[in-house]
Amino acid sequence: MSPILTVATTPFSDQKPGTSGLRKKVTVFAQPHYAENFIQSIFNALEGYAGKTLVLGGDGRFLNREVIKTALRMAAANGFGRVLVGRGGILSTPAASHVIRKHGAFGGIILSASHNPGGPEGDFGIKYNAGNGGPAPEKITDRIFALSKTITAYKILDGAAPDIDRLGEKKLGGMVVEVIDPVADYQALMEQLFDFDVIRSARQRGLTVRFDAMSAVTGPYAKAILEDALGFPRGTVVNGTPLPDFGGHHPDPNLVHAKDLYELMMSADGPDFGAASDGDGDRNLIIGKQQFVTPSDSLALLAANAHLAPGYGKGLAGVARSMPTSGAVDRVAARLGIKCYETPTGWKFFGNLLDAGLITLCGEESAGTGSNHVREKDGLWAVLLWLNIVARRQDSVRAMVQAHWRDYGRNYYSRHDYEEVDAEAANGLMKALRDGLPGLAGRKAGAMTVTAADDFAYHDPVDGSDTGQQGIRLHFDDGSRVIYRLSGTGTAGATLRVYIEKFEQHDINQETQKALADLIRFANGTAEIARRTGRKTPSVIT
Ligand code: G16
Repeated sequence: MSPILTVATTPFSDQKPGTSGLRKKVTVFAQPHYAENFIQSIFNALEGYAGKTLVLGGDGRFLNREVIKTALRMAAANGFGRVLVGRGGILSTPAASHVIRKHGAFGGIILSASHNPGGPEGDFGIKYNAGNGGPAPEKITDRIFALSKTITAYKILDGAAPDIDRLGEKKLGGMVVEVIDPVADYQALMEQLFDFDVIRSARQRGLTVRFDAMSAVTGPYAKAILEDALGFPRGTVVNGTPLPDFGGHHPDPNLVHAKDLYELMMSADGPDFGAASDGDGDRNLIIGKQQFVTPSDSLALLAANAHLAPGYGKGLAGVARSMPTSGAVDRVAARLGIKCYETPTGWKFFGNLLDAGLITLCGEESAGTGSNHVREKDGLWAVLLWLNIVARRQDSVRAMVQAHWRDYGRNYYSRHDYEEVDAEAANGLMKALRDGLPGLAGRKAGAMTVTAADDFAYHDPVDGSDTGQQGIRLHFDDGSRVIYRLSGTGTAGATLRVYIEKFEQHDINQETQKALADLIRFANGTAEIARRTGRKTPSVIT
């Protein structure tokens, strides 16, 4: 049996997990011992895993295979009994969450930097998910960070990791490595939740779909489900082969990085339904023929219609949205007579609510939607729920969205990102806003007046934990909101996000940026964005 090596190391000071795990440039992760230190710090932060099962997979980006092999050798040396690893080291984030839950694993390690670019100059990431299948809560990520600052050694099995490209079981030291089909378990779950026959009938009636996998992890999942199982023609899934650098593109399904899809969907001869997912398969973009659906509206429409899919036929226990997500879903919840929870940004905050059965559906403005079927947001799941609803209603996405707005009113919504700005300038801007909070009430943006301004803090109703400083909120007298926060997923400088929202009951077909113009002007002026960051315009508007 191969000996266990104890390798002396010194700490890195920057291994603090962000919104979703540790994300850094590949060049940072490629430093000797960097990944090993973090993986050992994860293991050191956990208790009681000896002999238990770990799930391991990633989004296939540059470094994925090397770190999978390292993690296998380290899991064996640290005493795990079994590792379930996706073939080729591949598992989408939602599929990994499902595999953890289905197999009763102790937890899982997911290698991904999600929507961030890949390749040698791109980003890499590692995150730990707990036995419920969800991202580790802050008390674990805080412990991982604390341990990473004092680590002196890591354990690794001497010798090569086994072949991860062939299905089946192999031995590594005293541990079993089981290479699993990354798609099978996930596809079976989707077949339970959705009415595939109804979707097939809609296809036979002429429903056309385009799914852009952005050369990232969802390609094999989407081909197996949309083309092979549901029978949509070959070519329905585009950019369906996962590439280590995502073909040089930014695998973020938004109007900037999925521009080709957007333009096709806006054209007269585009398909009926368009969608895209991100690097690790947890985000989704939904665009109907000549109708973009904001993630916030998508959450609201899914909540209003989920009962049309068999997995949600009994209705919803409750819903949740991250604080910056628009309030569109709140009105659906009120009509359904269920509770709507407001959490900080980060999927990990939904975990307790889902585990406690308080919510069935949740979502975020950052193109994430999910349900209690796993403990991650799930891109392809959202696409299938939409298709199931479209097929049952026999309606176009545009007709559904317009009817929803006529019925509930419309939350005009936009997010302005200022990426890679100087970190000091961004922190200064946030501090100035925070310091100025007491003076903001009463100020005017066009006809709207600020009624309250605060820094969002969350009290978790399940475990009683408190999380502060989650975004500066300005509330206006007509229900409009402006929110400022710094992203927790970037890897260079700081990214300032400004979220702007305005509710209109009747005037529902204005151009978004025009409808929000007074608020945008006010938001830019109040935070002195141009003066403090040197940026006159956002780098991304979604
Ligand atoms: C992650 C988190 C999401 C969060 C998003 C944006 O998504 O899982 O919950 O909304 O980042 O976070 P931030 O605004 O801090 O950049 P993903 O898809 O990158 O894992």
